[in-house]
Amino acid sequence: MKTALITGITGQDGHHLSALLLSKGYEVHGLVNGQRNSRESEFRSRFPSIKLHRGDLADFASLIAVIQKVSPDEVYNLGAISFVGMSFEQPELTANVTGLGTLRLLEAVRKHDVEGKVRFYQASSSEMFGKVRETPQTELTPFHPRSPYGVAKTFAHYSCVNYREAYGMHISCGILFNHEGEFRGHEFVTRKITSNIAQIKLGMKSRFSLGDLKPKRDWGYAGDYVEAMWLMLQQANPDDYVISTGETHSVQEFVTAAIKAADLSGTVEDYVEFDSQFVRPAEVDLLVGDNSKARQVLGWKPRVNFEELVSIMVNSDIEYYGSKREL
Ligand code: GDR
Repeated sequence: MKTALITGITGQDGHHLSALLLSKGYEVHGLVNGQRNSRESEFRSRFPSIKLHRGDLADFASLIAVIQKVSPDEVYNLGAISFVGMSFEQPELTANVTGLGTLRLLEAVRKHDVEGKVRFYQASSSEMFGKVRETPQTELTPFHPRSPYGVAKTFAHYSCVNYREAYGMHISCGILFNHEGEFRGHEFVTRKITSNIAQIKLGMKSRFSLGDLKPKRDWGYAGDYVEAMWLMLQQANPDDYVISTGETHSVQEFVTAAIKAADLSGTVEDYVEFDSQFVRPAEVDLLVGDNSKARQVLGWKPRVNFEELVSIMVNSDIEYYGSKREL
């Protein structure tokens, strides 16, 4: 039986990846920064067999301790300050957790894994492309991050490449484009849209606020994307892969699709008002990824398309808020 350690296990991808690894017979362990983690109790009741360990990517001693205790075959580094908007307000914290935290974890694995057997997955991000140099973006497209989050992820990405080249470690980076689903946090725009549209559908509110509706993203389903993470660690050789759908849609188009999925009448203007507090100091205007390498080498492809993704999220939120309304 293989043993996996997941940082950021209580987040969206941690939920999907935990379910996937358990279905494959793994013993799964997770790192949680307990005192501040509001999602821990929900995670524990959903996955009672998973062992959670106290620790923090900002605390090197805790990382050494958990790696020694668990002695994992595979490490999935999903932990981060992951909300781009917040990274502008807390840039140093973001650099420490998202950037340096990855370096600490790499170093903890390197010190422990003298035989070089551990396989390491890094959650790299399309935010590293930022002000894009070419479209669509590939593994070879230069980075130009536009937020403290993007800068920290770029540092983490190159730290992984450096440890792979310098020490021959089996480290793969998934350059994941936006991926969403029913476990998505409410601070991200897709969940904000689907949860508000669901409440409008149920007559619980009539309007909600968003920032800029023009940015375009390549939105996929998180359940599909965690399969790519696992596939990367099953390859003989480590490498970097773009994981995306190859389709791009604006925030405005996402709202339109959510209105349609909820079977509401009217247009975006009927439900959405502009609020400048959600506009970022620097924006990423357009992201769309070329996933050819992942298709060819990993045999991976996305299964859920844009309309299906919006529908999964809207229906899940209608069910959630419907049950809350009945209480
Ligand atoms: P993103 O996701 O920054 O792409 O990073 P997010 O959903 O936060 O924003 C997407 C786009 O929507 C615009 N937007 C708003 N965003 C939010 N959150 N709230 C609003 O009210 C709003 N109005 C408009 C944003 O400006 C942006 O252009 C996500 C995260 O999951 C990262 O951790 C991950 O690395 C990347 O995707 C790939």
